[in-house]
This record gives sequence, structure tokens and C-alpha cells, in this order.
Amino acid sequence: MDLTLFYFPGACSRVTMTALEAAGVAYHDRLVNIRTDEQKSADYRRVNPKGKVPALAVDGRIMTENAAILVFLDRLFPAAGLLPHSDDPVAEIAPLSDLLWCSSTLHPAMRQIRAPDKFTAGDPAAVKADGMGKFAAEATRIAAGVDARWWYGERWSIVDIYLFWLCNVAEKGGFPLHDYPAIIDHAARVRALPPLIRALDRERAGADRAGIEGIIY
Ligand SMILES: N[C@@H](CCC(=O)N[C@@H](CS)C(=O)NCC(=O)O)C(=O)O
Repeated sequence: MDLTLFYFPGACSRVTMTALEAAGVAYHDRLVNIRTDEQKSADYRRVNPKGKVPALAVDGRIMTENAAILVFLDRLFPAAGLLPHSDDPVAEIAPLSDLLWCSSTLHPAMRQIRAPDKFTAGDPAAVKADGMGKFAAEATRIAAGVDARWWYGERWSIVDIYLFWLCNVAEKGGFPLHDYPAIIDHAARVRALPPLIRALDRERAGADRAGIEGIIY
């Protein structure tokens, strides 16, 4: 199977790339420079009409939406243990709920903090303050879920990586992450995971090749 990940260093495609690294599969990567709006170009819209990363080409067929791609990779590479599984149908669906929470609730709140100007033609301060309030409510939930444990208990999952990425970018936008010591401790544990380390190295190599500076890893 031929896999190509369309990504940008530091974007939410970091989670997808970490999943591919955890699967131990060979894949191509293609950097889409969202700093120059390449994601909106006609060429890239032919790949992903939504104009977003990540996108995953699977034998030339395009898959979009991080949550869907992560579920796909979990099904394709069960040995990687990206998500927990259960015979109980209600428990089995819980990781999908968590991934959708990440992509549809946490990601927009984080983006209000990190890029409030994208949400308004007026003063972005109110948008940012609103994002801070929304993210704070969720950070309390995240902190409780990763306090001296992984999100699903003893083993890390791709949800831990997603939560790490969201909190990390929110902090870059000024969110006071140090008010949540359990999240800071969780971030340190995530940073020691080999698949995440490999993904960051690969992002760094891609940024270097493209001459992109100032990415915070
Ligand atoms: N719903 C999409 C959102 C993806 C998304 O917002 N990606 C960002 C990078 S983190 C992006 O491509 N931004 C460029 C843009 O919005 O123009 C998903 O979960 O995959």
C-alpha cells in the first residue's frame, strides 16, 4: 500500500505523522506550506478540496479529517495499539468520541487562542478571551484524565498525542498551561515517546529542506 501524508511542521498533522511512525510503516511525506497559503492553491485543492492538512493519500485515494485518518490507521495497523479496543460496543466507541472532541471542540477553541484574527474582521481580543475560557474548561478535564496516567490508563494512545499537541499550541498562543501541572507532566512523558520523537525529526527535516524557520517543536 502506498501512503503519502500531506503535512505542515507543527500543524495537527503532527498527530497523524506520529501515528504513522508508531505503525512503523514506510510512507511518503509532502510538506504543504500553510505559511504561504499553499493549502489554498489550486494544485493542493486538487488533492484536498477542503484546503487543510492533514490529508492521507492511500494508493492515490485521498482521505481527510484527522480523526478519520487516525481511526483508519488504527484499523490498518492494529499492532501499533493507537487506540484501545473493547468487546463492549459502548466502550469500543469511546476513543472515537475522544478523537472527535479533539478535532471539533478542542481544536477550534485552541485556534481562537492561537489565531483569533482568523475569526473576526474586528478586534481579535474578545475572540481570544472567549477561546481562553473555552480551553480552560476543557483543560480541567484533560488534567484530570492524564494525572499520573495516560488518557486510557497504563498505555499511551494517539489521543495522548492529540491532547499534547492541542495543549502545546494553546500554550504557544498564551494559554497558562503551567496552571495545570498534570498536563505539564503528561507533556514531558509524551515528549519521551519514540514515535513522537521520530515525527518531530521528520518534521524538522522537511522544514529544513523547504527553508522554513521558526517552527516550535
Ligand atoms: N477538521 C480538520 C481540521 C484540519 C485543520 O484545521 N488543519 C489546519 C492545520 S492544524 C490547516 O490546515 N490550516 C490551514 C487553513 O485553515 O487554511 C481536521 O481535523 O483534520
